[in-house]
Amino acid sequence: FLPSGHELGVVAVGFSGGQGKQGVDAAPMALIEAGLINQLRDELEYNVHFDGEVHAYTDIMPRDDPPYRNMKRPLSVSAVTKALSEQVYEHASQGRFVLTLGGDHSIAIGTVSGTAKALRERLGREMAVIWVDAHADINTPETSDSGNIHGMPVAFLTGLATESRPEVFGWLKDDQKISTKKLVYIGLRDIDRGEKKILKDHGIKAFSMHDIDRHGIGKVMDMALGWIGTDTPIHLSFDVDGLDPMWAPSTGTPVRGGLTLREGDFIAECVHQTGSLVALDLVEVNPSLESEGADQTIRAGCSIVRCALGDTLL
Ligand code: 6HN
Ligand code: MN
Ligand code: MN
Ligand code: MN
Repeated sequence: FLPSGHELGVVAVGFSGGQGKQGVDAAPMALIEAGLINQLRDELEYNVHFDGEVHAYTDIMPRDDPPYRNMKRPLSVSAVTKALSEQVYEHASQGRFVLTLGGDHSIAIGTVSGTAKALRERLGREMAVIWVDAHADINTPETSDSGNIHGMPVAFLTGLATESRPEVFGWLKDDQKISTKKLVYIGLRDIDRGEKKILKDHGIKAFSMHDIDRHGIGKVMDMALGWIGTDTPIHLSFDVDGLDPMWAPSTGTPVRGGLTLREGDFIAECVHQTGSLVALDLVEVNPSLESEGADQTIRAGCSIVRCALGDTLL
């Protein structure tokens, strides 16, 4: 059921409205200027389908976008993720691997919904999601302290948060959602109180930094992939803040005590080796923060993407 023939769809999303800091919208251009897409084409020999644009979706963003149910900029995030969902769906339904360069993590509402629907239609299968992050991003609008939607995408994607108004994520239908049983976290170390309860109540599989310290990343990947099982398409959503700020300082919500760059690359390599990876998001690179570390963070992001797409050490 693999995306065959090394066909790669790329979507560049210059969006920052899921949180409060400017600059994360500049990440796709920074990653592309660092040579990422050329490397995928020339070195990893992908046939790249990319419209050459960093989408800012300004034409569909309302000027007036007051908080609603504690969510900040709900209409903008909903409109952008809906448009993105259709772009991702289009690539995935043509059998392409889909790489999305963010943007803040709210954009995963668009990416995961797009691939989940396409894979259901093409293969009749439910997709799994591996979420690499310092955070669980599973707040509902009601449990969130910040009101930032980049802390809520998993709640909307699993149906734990719902909303009937179509202009506020009501467009998300069941065939675009994923099961909490097919969700696996790696790298967690900063979970809000309400999120802890959600993870527990729903028996969601999560490997925290504690688990990685205890078992090592090799064993953790065996367990994570074992939980998902074979013949299940996998969407990898990689928040660069999963890495320790030593390797990826330029990100909006850094948390110390994270993954090393090699552990991040290893996760991506293992998921590639399953042969079941259908999509990758790389999010939360913010080149304008900790500007001395921006190059490092961009290089770390490029490295994760290359590993997930099959770059090998030997
Ligand atoms: N991210 N749990 C915090 C919140 O605001 O809900 C942080 C979320 C961070 C989100 O890094 O993608
Ligand atoms: Mn995060
Ligand atoms: Mn995140
Ligand atoms: Mn390969």
